[in-house]
Amino acid sequence: MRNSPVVTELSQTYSRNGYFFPIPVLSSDDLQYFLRKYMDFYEHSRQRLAQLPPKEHFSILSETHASLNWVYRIASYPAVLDAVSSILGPNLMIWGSRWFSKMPGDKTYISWHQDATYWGLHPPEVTTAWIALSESNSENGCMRVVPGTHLGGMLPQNETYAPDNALSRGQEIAVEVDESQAVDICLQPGEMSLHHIGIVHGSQVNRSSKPRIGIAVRYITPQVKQDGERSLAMLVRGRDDYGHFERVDPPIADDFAVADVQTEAVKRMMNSVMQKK
Ligand SMILES: O=C(O)CCC(=O)C(=O)O
Repeated sequence: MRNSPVVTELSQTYSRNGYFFPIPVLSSDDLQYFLRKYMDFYEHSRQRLAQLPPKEHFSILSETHASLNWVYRIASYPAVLDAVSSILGPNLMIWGSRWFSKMPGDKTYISWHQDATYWGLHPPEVTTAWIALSESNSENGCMRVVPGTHLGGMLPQNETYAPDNALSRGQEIAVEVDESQAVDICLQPGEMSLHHIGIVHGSQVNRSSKPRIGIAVRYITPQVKQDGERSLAMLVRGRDDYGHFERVDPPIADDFAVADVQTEAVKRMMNSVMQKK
């Protein structure tokens, strides 16, 4: 796929705009399987999620690619990695993942923010694949981006700790965002988008009667270094000649009980995302 016209269009448009979509990735059989697995996981976690404000849902919905094999299969799906490779090259690691599901009636939203402000990753050879298991559209609170903002540097960002904000510290851009420029990232089930670590993005509440279910997977190249403590990452394609991250192995289990008892590795991955200033 590497030098095909599709790849060239993808990487050129992504460089210019800071995002690219839609990219069809999951086969319909795999999509149905993953959706079933997600709904089982959601039912299993429902009570605990209901007891937490959205800003704390990350403690259940993050880093499941490192504890549940079916999530790892989504995050390492060949068509997903092909598209990510067209941006980052042949060597890919997963630095983090997070389910962003908004069920009908949820108040969850995500304020305008830039990931680069608080992830502490350098150089910015980082991209997020947002992989949809349900339709994601303007009514059910799809992700929105402001094109080209990855080229404008970091904007000041406040930490509001707003309870319905799905971001753990309610990170919110502290200057006016020109919403008239925003683009809705509408996806069909099984499609994904890619977005740059510096792009201004967010999403609104689900105003529909249908769920919006997707997982954001954060990919880095092995050259990337993280500020502070050495963190963990999973090699999913190619090789790591740098050793900047402690390596975490793909999970074997598909079992909720394993995911509930989070391994030390998963806890450290969560902390490395959450504690950055
Ligand atoms: O799922 C959303 O609406 C936003 C996702 C997001 O903020 C991210 O992937 O960084």
